[in-house]
Amino acid sequence: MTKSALQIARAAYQPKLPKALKGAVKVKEGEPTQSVADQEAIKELFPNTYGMPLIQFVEGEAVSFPAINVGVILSGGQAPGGHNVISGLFDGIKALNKDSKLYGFILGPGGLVDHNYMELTADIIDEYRNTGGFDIIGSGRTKLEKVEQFEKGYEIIQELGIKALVIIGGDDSNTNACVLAEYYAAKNYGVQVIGCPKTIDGDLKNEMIETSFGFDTACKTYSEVIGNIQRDCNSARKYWHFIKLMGRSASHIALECALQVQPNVCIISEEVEAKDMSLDDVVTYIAQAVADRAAAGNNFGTVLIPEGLVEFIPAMKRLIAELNDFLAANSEEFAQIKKSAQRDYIIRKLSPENSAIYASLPEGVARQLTLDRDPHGNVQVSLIETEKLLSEMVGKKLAQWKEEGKYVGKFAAQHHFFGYEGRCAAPSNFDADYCYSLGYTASLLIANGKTGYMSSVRNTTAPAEEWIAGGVPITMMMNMERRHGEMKPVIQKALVRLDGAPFKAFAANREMWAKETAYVYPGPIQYFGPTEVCDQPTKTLQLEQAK
Ligand code: FBP
Repeated sequence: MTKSALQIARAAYQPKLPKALKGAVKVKEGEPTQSVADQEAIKELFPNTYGMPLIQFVEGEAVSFPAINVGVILSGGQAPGGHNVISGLFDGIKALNKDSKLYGFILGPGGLVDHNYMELTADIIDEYRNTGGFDIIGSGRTKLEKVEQFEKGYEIIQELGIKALVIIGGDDSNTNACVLAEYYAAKNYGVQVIGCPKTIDGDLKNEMIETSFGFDTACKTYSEVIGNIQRDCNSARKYWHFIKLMGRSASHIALECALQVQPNVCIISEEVEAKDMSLDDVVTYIAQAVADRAAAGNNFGTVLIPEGLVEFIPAMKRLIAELNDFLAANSEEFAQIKKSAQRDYIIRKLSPENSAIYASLPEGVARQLTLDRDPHGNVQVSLIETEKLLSEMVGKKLAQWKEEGKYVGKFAAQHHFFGYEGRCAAPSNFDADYCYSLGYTASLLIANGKTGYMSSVRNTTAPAEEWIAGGVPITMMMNMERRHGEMKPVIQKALVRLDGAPFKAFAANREMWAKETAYVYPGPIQYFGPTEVCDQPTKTLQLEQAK
C-alpha cells in the first residue's frame, strides 16, 4: 500500500501517556455514585451495576496478571483517534501479559451478534497507529438491545475465551454497553463490558468525562476549511457563505469553530430553544446581520449553522416529537402510503398546531422529517439541508426589506456542509494521546475486574504527563428519556450550556464579529513543531477547564 510522507512519519509517533500509567498501577476508589437523574428508576433497571464508585489509577506495585482475551467494537460514526484507542488497549493488555489477545468485531456491534471478527495482531495494529478512520475493523450502527443479541454475542465470547468487551462509541452505544454489562453481570457470565467516549459531536461529556475523542481533530479540520473560506470571501467580497456543521443535536462543533474562526454569524441551537425563537426569528437575525454589513459596504460574510438546529426550534421540536411517536406507532400503515400522498396523510393525522407547521415547510424538509430514523430513533438531521433553507428564507426577507427601503445591497449565497470531511482526519496530537490513554486505561479497568465502567482521562488541559486516568460507572451518566414512544434509560446528552464559559466567550464577542471582519485563519492541524502550534486542546476545553 502506498503511504504518504506524513503517514510514514506519523507512524513513528509515540503517544504520550499520563505519568501514573507508565508503570504498575493500583486502584483508588472514590465515593459510591448516583445517576444524574431518575435515580430510583435507573437503580431498579441496573441492580448489578448501579452505585459503583469512581475509580482512579495511581502508581502501585507490579503484580503478575494471567493472559486475557479481549474483544473490541467500534460503534457509530467515525471519530479521529479510534485506531489509537485500539492500539492503547492492545499495548495495555500485552503489558499485563504478553500472551493476551485482542479480537476486533467487524463493522460495529453487528459483528458481535453475527460472529464476524478478526484477531488484531501486532503487525495489524502497527499499520494503524496514529491514523484516522475506523477501517481497522470498520464501524456500524446496529443497536445492541435485545436479549437474543446478548446471547448470540455470548456464544462467540465463550468460543474465543473473551473476558471483556470494549465498546468504543457515543452516548447511545455506551448506553447499550451499560445494558450489556448489566445483563452479563445478572447472568453471572463473567464477561466485563467497558465503554470509551467517542464522538466528534462533543456531547458525551460530564464532570468525569471532559471531552469525547475526535471532537478536537474534527473541529480543527472544519476550522481550517472555514478559515480558508473566510479568506476567500474577504478577497472576493461578493458571497455570503452558509456553512452547516455536523454535530447531530448539540451545537458544540459550531460553537468551537466559531471560537476558532470568528465568523460573522453563528447560530447556537440551544440558545434558539431557550429564547423560544421561531424559524422566522432565526431568519430575521441573520438577515439583519447581512443588512447591517451591507450598509457598511460589506456584501459578504459567513454564517455557521449547527446541523441539529431544526430540532431545537420549539415549534419544530413539538412537531418532531409528535411525528416520532406517530411514526413509531404507525410505521406499517405509513409504509403503505404512496410517496406522493405521504405529505397529505401526515397533515391529516397530526394535531392542528403541528399539522399547520408541517404544511408550511418546504417539501424537502417536510419529507426528511418523515424518513427512516437511525437505529436509535433519531431523525437523521445531517440530511436536512438547513443551510439552503435558511439562505433561501434570508434572501426572501432581504428582497422584502429592499422593497420597503430598509436594505440596500447585494446578496449571493454559497452553501457548504462539513461533517464527513473531518470524521476520519489523522488525529491531532491531543486526540492521538487522549485516545491512546483511553484505550490503555480500558485495559487496566479490565485487569481490575471492572464492568459497566467508561474509561476516563481527566485534567486534559494540562500536559499529558499530568492527566488523571480512571473509570466512571456508566449508570452515573444516565437518566430516563422518551425514545420510540417509550421511556428508556439513556446517557444524558451534554448540550451547549448557555451559562458555560465557551458560550459566554462567544456571546461577548459576536456583535463585534458580525459588524467587523474579524476572521481568524487557524490553518491545518500541525503534527510536528512548536507546542503552542501542535498541542493546543480545543478552545471549549480550555475555557471550560479555566473555571
Ligand atoms: P455518533 O454519535 O455516532 O458519533 O455520530 C456522529 C455523527 O457524525 C453526527 O454528527 C451525524 O449526525 C451522524 O454521525 C451522521 O451519521 P451517518 O454517519 O450515519 O451518516
